[in-house]
Amino acid sequence: MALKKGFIFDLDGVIVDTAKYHYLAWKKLADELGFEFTEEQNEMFKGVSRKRCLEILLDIGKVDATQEQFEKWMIEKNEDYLSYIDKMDESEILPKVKKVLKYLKKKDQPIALGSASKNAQPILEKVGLISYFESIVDGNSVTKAKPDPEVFLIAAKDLKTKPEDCIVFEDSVAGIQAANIANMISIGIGDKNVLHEADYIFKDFTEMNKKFLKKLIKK
Ligand code: B16
Ligand code: MG
Repeated sequence: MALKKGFIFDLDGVIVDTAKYHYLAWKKLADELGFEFTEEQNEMFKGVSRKRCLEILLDIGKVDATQEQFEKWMIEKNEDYLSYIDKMDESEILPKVKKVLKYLKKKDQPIALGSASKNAQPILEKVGLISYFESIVDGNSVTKAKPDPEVFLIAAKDLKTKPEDCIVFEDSVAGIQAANIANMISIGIGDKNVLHEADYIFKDFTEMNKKFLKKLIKK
């Protein structure tokens, strides 16, 4: 029998690849401050809050900042990042994501977003997916970052679903850990060597078939 589960999606790395825009904006700041910031180093920033990213960036560049400078650079980075977001459209949705969202909606399954980003709402609007989400839990709604399960527990509450009936799609290790701590089913999207703590791992949504989704709903 089909049951009502709670499907929770991370944003960056699951629905869209905004990591490339985060990278360009952090790199611009690093350039201005006079040090190199590589794409490999940007990997550490995935799923991490904006504030923590800046702390790590300044550590990399061995730059000391006053509180005032720190706040200014946070704003500067975000303004630059938003200039990329402004140009986003439907074509930036990662392969087969919309198909999965459509299928879950057709099956009457509640869907939420669980992201660290404070820009989640405008991004979902830009790519035209906002109407699929009953709840958007993002960087504005939480006090504790992943791997703390707060973001997913709020989403479960919003969807009126017990944590053990929730399924989380995540691309970051911290996000998988957060889902596991919350006692939810964790589905890693990305590299199986990196996301090995997940209950299931797929390279991307093109690898996930209807049979698997059906199984999740019936479980
Ligand atoms: P913002 P996710 C995360 O998104 C990004 O992966 C991470 O790189 C970023 O620093 C964080 O959002 C905060 O983003 O500056 O827009 O508030 O993967 O949690 O959807
Ligand atoms: Mg992510």
